[in-house]
Amino acid sequence: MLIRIQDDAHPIVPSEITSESLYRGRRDFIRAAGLGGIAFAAPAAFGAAPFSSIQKSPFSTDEKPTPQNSIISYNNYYEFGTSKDDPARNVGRFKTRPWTVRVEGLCAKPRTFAIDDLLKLAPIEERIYRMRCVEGWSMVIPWNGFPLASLLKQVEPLGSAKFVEFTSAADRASMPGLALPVLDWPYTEGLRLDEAMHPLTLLALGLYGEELLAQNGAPLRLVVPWKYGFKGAKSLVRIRLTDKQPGTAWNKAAPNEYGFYSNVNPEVDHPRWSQASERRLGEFGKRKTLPFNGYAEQVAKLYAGMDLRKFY
Ligand SMILES: Nc1nc2c(c(=O)[nH]1)N[C@H]1C(S)=C(S)[C@@H](COP(=O)(O)O)O[C@H]1N2
Ligand SMILES: [Mo]
Repeated sequence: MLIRIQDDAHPIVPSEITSESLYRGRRDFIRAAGLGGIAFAAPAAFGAAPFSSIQKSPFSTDEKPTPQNSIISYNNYYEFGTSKDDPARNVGRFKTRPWTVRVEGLCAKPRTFAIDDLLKLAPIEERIYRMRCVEGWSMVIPWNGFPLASLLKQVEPLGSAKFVEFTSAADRASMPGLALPVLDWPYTEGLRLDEAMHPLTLLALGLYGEELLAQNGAPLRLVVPWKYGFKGAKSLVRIRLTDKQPGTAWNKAAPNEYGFYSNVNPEVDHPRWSQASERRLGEFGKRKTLPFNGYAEQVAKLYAGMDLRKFY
């Protein structure tokens, strides 16, 4: 599939988009690092501190969190554009209230949750997680949220449920990126049920103790720290339990580059980028990428006996 980006003479195919954004990302990184001015859209509404209390979690890394400014200005959120500063700039018309997320499919009690009820559903935790994008950059993000498992338990998954599909919002009126056939919108992602129920798998509502900004996936997004960043679908409207492995947006766009599992794996390179090392935002030089992004002790057993070159 050959597509054209508006006002741009270069035809691009989906598989080239990430290298384009990586190229632009370097420029953005310099800005995010404070070497130039950065500007981003003000959030639609400033609320009072949204979480009545935040519990620290034993799952947090003790590595130093990436500055908030970088986390909210250097984003991948293609519904708002493909360069790193597009999301912060283009979210102005995107409304995150009222908001509901439908949890359905193979479960006894399908249910629609209002975002404000989710805030009450579980104690809000702080989970400081290493996050790594397949493009080769990483951050340490202090998320606020609760385990996806506590939401899924509410709807009582059936024995036949084996996978979970996640669907992001796709509102043409407020998401300019949807005008381009970059991905098969809406953005979808998927996990095996045991991955979805794993205690590290988080639904995030905030970061740094504040409600998520739209560019980070407000009001509710998935966070799976041992997988590449793209598994963390943003602005979720639907979570569906299913018996078949769901299709995922990136896999559909470039199946040879993005598999269903997408576990961080320094030994299996992406066709265009080595996965052996990474650049942490705010640092110079590179650090080694760890198997399962450093979470092997907790998650490697989920993949016992699987050939991770085949199931990439
Ligand atoms: N709906 C949606 N979710 C998405 C994306 C996207 O383009 N659309 N990009 C993914 C990618 S590639 C990454 S690396 C992370 C980035 O999350 P962050 O901007 O909050 O760091 O979001 C993921 N979730
Ligand atoms: Mo990514």
